[in-house]
Amino acid sequence: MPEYKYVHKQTHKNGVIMQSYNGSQIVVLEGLEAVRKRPGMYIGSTGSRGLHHLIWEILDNGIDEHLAGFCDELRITLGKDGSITIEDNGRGVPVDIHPTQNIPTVRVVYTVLHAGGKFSDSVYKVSGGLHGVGASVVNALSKKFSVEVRRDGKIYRDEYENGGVPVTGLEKGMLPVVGKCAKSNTGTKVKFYPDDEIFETTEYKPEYIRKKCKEIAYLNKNLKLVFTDQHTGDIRTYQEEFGIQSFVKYINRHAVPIHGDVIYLEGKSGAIEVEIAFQYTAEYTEQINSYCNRINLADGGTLVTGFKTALTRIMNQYARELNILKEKDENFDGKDIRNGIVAILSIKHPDPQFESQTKNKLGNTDAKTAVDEVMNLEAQRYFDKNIEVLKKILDNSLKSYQARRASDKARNAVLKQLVDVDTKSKLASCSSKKKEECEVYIVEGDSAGGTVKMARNRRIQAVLPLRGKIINVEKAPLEKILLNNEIKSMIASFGCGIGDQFDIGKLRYDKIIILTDADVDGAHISTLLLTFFYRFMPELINEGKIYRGLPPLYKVDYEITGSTGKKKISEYLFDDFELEKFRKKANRKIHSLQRYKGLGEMDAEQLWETTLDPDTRKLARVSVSDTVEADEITDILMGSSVPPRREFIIEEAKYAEIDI
Ligand code: 28F
Repeated sequence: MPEYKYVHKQTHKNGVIMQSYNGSQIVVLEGLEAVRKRPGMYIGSTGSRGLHHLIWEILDNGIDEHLAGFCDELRITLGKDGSITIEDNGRGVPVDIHPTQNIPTVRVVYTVLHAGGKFSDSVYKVSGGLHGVGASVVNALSKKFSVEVRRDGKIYRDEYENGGVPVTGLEKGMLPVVGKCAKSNTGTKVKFYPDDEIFETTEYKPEYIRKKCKEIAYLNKNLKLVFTDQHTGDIRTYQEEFGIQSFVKYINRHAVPIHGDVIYLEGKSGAIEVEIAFQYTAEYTEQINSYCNRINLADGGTLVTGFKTALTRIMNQYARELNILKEKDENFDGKDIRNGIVAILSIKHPDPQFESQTKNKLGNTDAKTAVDEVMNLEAQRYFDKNIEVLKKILDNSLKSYQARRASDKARNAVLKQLVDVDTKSKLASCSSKKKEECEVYIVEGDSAGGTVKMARNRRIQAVLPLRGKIINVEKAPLEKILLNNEIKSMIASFGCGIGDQFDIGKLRYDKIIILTDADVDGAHISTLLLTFFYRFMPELINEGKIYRGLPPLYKVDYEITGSTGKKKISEYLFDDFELEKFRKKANRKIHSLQRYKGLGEMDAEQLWETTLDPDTRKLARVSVSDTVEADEITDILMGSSVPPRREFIIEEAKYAEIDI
């Protein structure tokens, strides 16, 4: 039985006579109870990510109301008291008595699992993706929750406590009217306090919310978002008249575009609406971000395939017509045609099907056809009118085509050399052949590498010392990247190939651990490595194979006086925060405090204890939270703009926290 004292609690509320509840309400409470028992199943985690998920969930409902055509403004406020308020100017959730549940519809929406989605009248509801578990989940995971509806000139309020237990008494089954407003003033306002007994942290990160607002604004042309952080008084407004077209412009803000305007195409194929924006830059990489019903598809899927095949076909056709490709069966490779492209695809689909549990890959075949169709019609229409742009793009493809032929040669040379390099490189391999227990430490510098080699467990720990500066893969052409010695030794050591030939099944290690000094240089090297993995072996990051080793910053020797006398202790502290905590402790006499400037200052034994021993070391797994963010940050780091680059590196060094 659920632990809620549901009916009991309400009969005492303001002496209002309670409606008696039928069986379905018990089911409701059991549903919310299930959410509280296994929050991870509904929101992914109870960490910071899950906490933010609560906001995205409520926001999604507001966005649905916008998609339905009734709302053009969303307000998000972080309150000083730890509350989050989200408000829209839509129609307001209906307050009438629900035909089957016999309570106000608004209460159904916030107490019945999945209720919102099921009844939503927007064809393209957001609720197909990772979000869309329903607003009731947010209620279930909140200490306090309230919803205020403005409708027909009246203001209604319903309040809940302790994970969704209603505390507002109903009058003849209806919510009490708590105020009046103009008839034209309609909308929904939700305020909640996340339950600190469920979440490991209840602290919201305004920068995540700002990023989300920005993304929502780009994906929902003209929708206005106002984000207020009452902790700082900061108020920001997000509104994008040109939608994904501005999104592309924003992503490319530090890059050098090879043609002026962002190309924007839109069209419809059956019930599927397609929007495409793209622009070419002088980079050597491609980036295609895709969305279905505003849900970011980290792994793309059919819509991306449709875009790629159509683009390749159309451009090869033009190249032939313009005599850029002369031989009859000579063709640009899709990769040549996408070299330097930044594209956003956004489709609206009435029935999205996802390929995987994580819902980040679209499976509908009609999405492929729809994108292909729109490209065929609209891209040709555009290029026929803008021959200059077309020529610049084709010239860019040609350069890539020629470079690729050169780099194919280089790659083959590299592949031939690999066996060679393997013996020549400084990799100290481990003896175990069971890859699930093996790890490789990538260590900055020969001297630290030497100590790690001595300190390690040779059975399961391999060491790859890196000598020179790692090449910046955002800035160098492919053939140069592939000829770089540090890159070559990594490819050879991991054993899983690169690019097209990459096969994670062949990876020789369960963990790849980056170990650098805990200073700004170390952070920079580590970022260059992460960028390489991110661009060339993204699966390693997606599959959680990449880690950063966190060496300690201090060693303290101290004496403690307890009931059993004096005791001498040595302790390692991993950051300034730990040092501060240590200093606050009483009863101890500090004999010495040593600050490690680099890995080189530790002897083998210390290094083993603090950094290598799987039982005591600290590792941080590297993850990419979403593609927009990740690409933006690699761009800040690697792009030409210097000031933001500094900012990020220092920040990372300070917190030693991983999020590229
Ligand atoms: C702060 C977040 O959640 N806004 C919402 C609406 C509007 C309707 C609605 C929502 C109807 C039958 C459930 C109004 N009038 N913002 C929001 N705005 N939900 S959520 O309807 C919910 C369904 O069962 C709404 C007419 N139809 C729909």
